[in-house]
Amino acid sequence: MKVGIFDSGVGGITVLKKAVEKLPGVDYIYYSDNLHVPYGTKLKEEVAGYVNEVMEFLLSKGVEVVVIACNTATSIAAHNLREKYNIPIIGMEPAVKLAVDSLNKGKILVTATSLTLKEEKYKQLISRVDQEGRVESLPLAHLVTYAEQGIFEDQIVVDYLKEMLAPYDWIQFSGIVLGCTHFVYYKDIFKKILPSYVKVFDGNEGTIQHLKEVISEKEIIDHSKKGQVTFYYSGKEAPNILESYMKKIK
Ligand code: DGN
Repeated sequence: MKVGIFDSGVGGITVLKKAVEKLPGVDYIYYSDNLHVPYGTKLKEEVAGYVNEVMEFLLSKGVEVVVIACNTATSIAAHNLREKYNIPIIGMEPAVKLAVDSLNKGKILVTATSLTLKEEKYKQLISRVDQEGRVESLPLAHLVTYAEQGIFEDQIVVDYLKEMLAPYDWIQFSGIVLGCTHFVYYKDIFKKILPSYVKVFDGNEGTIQHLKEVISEKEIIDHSKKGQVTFYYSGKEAPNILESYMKKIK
């Protein structure tokens, strides 16, 4: 079984890591669309075009399932891709439902790219799962840039997050959702900055659970086998850098 996973850059590697952990017997192809990173600040039409090119590439490599490891690309393109291609296409969704269901009181702050938060798909998600109006949203575009530049633990990230999170009265909040795969690299920094009672959620586990179900419908997974991970990318970045990102995820 060969699974394609892609993002506009290195964010989807946080999803790949979870996939390798939970489904080690699968062969993965990770595609980083470095040339077009970040998707989150581009026009919808542009992103839809990039994503089509990535799909064609992954299919040429023989993948049987694709994971769009990017909330932004999922919001914009998943629907059309599913109509166009005859293989299972799994997307990301900010883990708002998980947060709302797990925490029975308090507000929840959803962080993502501004494109994800502006999209109709997000608005529909909120109206479906947040009847009590507990959710607030915050775009955090700089985190994508930091991750792409390989900046992980530096003070600059801590200062940026402290500044962005400072306007909220955290006594009222019980959870925060990391609705962008790039943000998952910073989970520990969020935990350090926020009060300990604020729970941090991301959608990676849910997506990989979905992948597991899809694969199980197609074949029996051999958990004793160790699959291969192969990295591809657009643009000029050296591919060996991509592999090293796997180690940055806690
Ligand atoms: N990792 C992408 C996401 O989950 O939305 C964002 C990357 C980007 O292009 N901004």
